Amino acid sequence: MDTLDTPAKSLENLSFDKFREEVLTDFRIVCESREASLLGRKEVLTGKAKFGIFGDGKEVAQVAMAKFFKPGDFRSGYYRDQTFMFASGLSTLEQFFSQLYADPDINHDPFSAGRQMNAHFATKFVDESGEWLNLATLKNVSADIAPTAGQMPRALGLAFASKLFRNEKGFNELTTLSENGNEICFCTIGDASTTEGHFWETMNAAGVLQVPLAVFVWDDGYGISVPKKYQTTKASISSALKGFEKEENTNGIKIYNLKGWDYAGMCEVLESAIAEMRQTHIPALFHVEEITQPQGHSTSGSHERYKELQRLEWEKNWDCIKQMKEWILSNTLAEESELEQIEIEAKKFARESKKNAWEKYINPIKHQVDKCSELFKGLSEENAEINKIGAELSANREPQRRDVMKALATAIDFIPDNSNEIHKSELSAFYLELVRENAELFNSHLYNQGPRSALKVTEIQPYFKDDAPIVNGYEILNKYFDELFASNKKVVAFGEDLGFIGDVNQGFSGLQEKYGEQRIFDTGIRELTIMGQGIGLALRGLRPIAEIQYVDYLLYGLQPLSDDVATTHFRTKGQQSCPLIVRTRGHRLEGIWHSGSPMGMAINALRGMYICVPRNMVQAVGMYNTLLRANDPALIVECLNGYRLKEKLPANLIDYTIPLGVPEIIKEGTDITMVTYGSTARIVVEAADSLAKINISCEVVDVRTLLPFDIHHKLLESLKKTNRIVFIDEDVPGGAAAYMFNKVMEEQGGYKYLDIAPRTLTGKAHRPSYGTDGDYFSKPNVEDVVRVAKEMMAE
Ligand SMILES: Cc1ncc(C[n+]2csc(CCOP(=O)(O)OP(=O)(O)O)c2C)c(N)n1
Repeated sequence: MDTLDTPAKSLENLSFDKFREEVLTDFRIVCESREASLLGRKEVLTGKAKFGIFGDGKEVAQVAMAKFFKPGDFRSGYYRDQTFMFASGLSTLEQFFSQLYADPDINHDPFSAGRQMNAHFATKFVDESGEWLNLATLKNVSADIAPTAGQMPRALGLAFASKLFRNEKGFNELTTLSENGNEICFCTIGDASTTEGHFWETMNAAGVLQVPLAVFVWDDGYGISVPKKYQTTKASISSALKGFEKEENTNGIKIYNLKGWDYAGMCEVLESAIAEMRQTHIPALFHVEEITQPQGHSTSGSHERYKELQRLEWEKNWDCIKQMKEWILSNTLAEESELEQIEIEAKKFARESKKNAWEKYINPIKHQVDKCSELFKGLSEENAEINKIGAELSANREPQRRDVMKALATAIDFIPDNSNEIHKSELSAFYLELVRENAELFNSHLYNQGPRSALKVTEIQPYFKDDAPIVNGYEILNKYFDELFASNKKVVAFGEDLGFIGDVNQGFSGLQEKYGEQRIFDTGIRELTIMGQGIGLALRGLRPIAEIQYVDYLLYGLQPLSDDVATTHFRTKGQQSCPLIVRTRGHRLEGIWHSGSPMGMAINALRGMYICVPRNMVQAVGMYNTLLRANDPALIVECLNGYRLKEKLPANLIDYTIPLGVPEIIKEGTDITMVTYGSTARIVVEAADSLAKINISCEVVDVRTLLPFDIHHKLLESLKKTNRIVFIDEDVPGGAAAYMFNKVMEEQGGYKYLDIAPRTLTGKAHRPSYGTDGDYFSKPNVEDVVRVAKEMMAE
C-alpha cells in the first residue's frame, strides 16, 4: 500500500518518476523532430521550399548530447542538428519551418532571417547596439555554415577561449562572458567531413592546446553517396585517430565510441565524459557510429541510388527511434499505447507548426499582392496588359516577393507617361517602398550598421611633439602594442613566432614577458586554425589580433575568413559579430613567397571584412585603434619592407585613429592623379618628386583602405582638378588596381572628368622573381611610374 512506503522508497519512486518523465520528454522530442524531417522533405518536393536537409536518424544521439549542454556552453556544428536545437530549447519546430521557407523576418527565422538554408542555426550573441549579451548564462550556438568541416576551426577557438578565461587572471572580471572557463564547445561533424584537413588540423591543435572541445562525429557511413571506405583510413575515424589519444603523462584527446541508437549507453558515457572535460579541459572525440539517414542525404536525391538493399534494410531495423521505443518498452518505462499517443501528438504538433510557419511567411507577401491588385484596379480598364499582370499575380497561390516586384516594375513600364498620373505615381511609390524594404531584408548587415560600426569611429589625428623621436617602423608598433596591452585588457595576440621572440619583425618584442603567455603567444604552423582561434575568441567577446606571418600564406587561412568571418554579421542579420583583426605583412620584399600582394584576391574573398593597407606603421597604428573601437572584422597588411624605415613617433599612440575609407593626399599636384597604397606609395612619391623636376605635377593619393573604398569620393575631387588618373599597385593586372579603377570610373562617375584614357600600372602577371632584379622587373618601380606619367602627358 502506498501509505506504508518508507521514505527511501518514495524518494526512489520520485526519482524514477522523474527519470521516466525525462525519457518520455526525450521520446516526444525525437518523434517531433522526425515528423519535422518527413514534412520538411514534402514541402520541398511540393515546391513550397527550395531545398531541405534534415536530421532524421540522428535524433536520439542529439537528445542525449543536449542533456549535457549547459548555459554558457557553445555549439559549433552543421546542418544535421535540428533535434539538438529542439532539445536544448533553442529552436521551435515552427522556427525550423520558417527557415525552411526562407522567411526573411527575423522574428520568424531567428537564426538567419531567411538568409541561410534550412537547419543552419545560430543564437544571438550581441544586442542591437553591438554589446555582448551575458553569454555565460546562455546556451550559445555559433552560426552554422555549409562548407563541410568549416565549423572545425571556429570550434577550436570557442573552446580555446575557455582556456584563456580560466587561466588569464585579467579576464576574471569578465563574468558575463565566462564563468571561470567552465564552458565546453560542443562540435558536430559528419563522418565524411572528417576527411577534410580542417578536421585534422583542429584535432591536432586541440590535442596540443588541451581545450574543452567535445567533437561528435555523426557516422552514417556515407558522404552523400561516397562510402567511408573511400573517405577514411581504416574506414573509422576513431581508429585513424588512435595516435592522438591521450595517454598517461601525454597530452592528446580522449576517444569514445558510441552507438547512435543506444540512448541509455550514450547518456551514461556522456554524463561522466562531459563532467570530466569541464574539470580537466581535455578534448574528446565522440565517434557516434551506426547512425542512419532514413531519407538520404538531402532533398536533392534519393539514397536508394547508392545504398544496397541490405544496408537499407539494416537502417530500418536500427533506426534510433525504433530502438529507443523498444528500450523504453523492455524497461517498462511506458506502455505501448502511451508511446503511440506521443507519436500521434508529435505528428499533429509538427503539422501545426508547419502550417503556422507557412502562414507567417506567406501573409506579408499576400498583403503586398492585395495592395498591388488595388492599385492595378484603377489602371486595368484602360490597359489590357496591366489587367493580365494583375490577374496573373492574384492567381499565384504561392507568390514570392520577387513576383510582386516583377509585376509592379512591368506594370509601371506599361503605363504611358501621360496617362493616369496619379496611379502611376502611387504605383511607383509603392514599388520604391518595397525596394527599400527588400534591401533591408536581403542586403543589409554585411557590416555593423549601429554604433559599433568601424565607420562611425571619430577621427583623431596623430600628434607629434616638436622633438618627436625618429625611430624604426617596428619600434612604433612595439611601443604601440605595449600601450595597447596595458590599456585594453581584452586584447590578445598570437601567431607563428609571435610570442617568445615577439614576431619575425619584433613588433611584439619583449611583450610576452610583460603581459604573459595567455595574452601574447606562439602557435603551431597552422594558419587555418590560427584563424579559428581568432574567430572563437572574437565571438566570445575578446579582441584577438591573429597573425598570418606573411600575406603569401593568407591562402591557408583564407577559407575561414571568407566563409565564416566575412559572413558572420550578414548571415545572422547582425546577431553575431566577429571583431577579429588579422594582422599580416606583405607587398614587395624578396622571392615568390615573400613579396606577394594578392589584394584583388583579398577584396573579392573578404566582403564583410575591412581591408587596411597602411603605407607605414604610423598609419597602421591608427587603423588598429579605429578597429579596436568597433566590432567589424578586418585584415591589416603591414608593409614588409617598412619595419626598418624611419618614422616620427606620435605622442598620442593609443588615441589617434585613421578613418576607414578616407584616402589621404600625400602629395598635391595638378596634372595627374596617382592612386596607390601600401609599399607602392613610397615609389610613387619618389617618381612624383622626379617628375616635378620636369614640370609634371602629380597628386599622389594613398587610398589607405581597399574595403571600404573612398567613401566620400575624394578621388573624384582630385580627378576633377587633374583630368588624368592612373592606378598603381603591386597586384597582378586586373587585381586591386582594376577594382580601384572600377570604383572611380563607374561608381564615382570619374569618366566624365577625363581628358585622356585612365590607366593602371601593376605588377606582372607572374609572381616576382627572386632578388633585386627579380623585384625590379616584376613590380612597378620609379622608372615605370615616370614613363607612364610622361606618356600620359604626351597623349
Ligand atoms: C567543402 C565542401 N565540399 C563539398 C560540399 C558538398 N557536400 C555537402 S554535404 C556533403 C557530404 C557530407 O557528408 P558527412 O560529412 O558524412 O555528413 P552527413 O551529411 O552525412 O551528415 C558534401 C560533399 C560542401 N558542403 N562543402
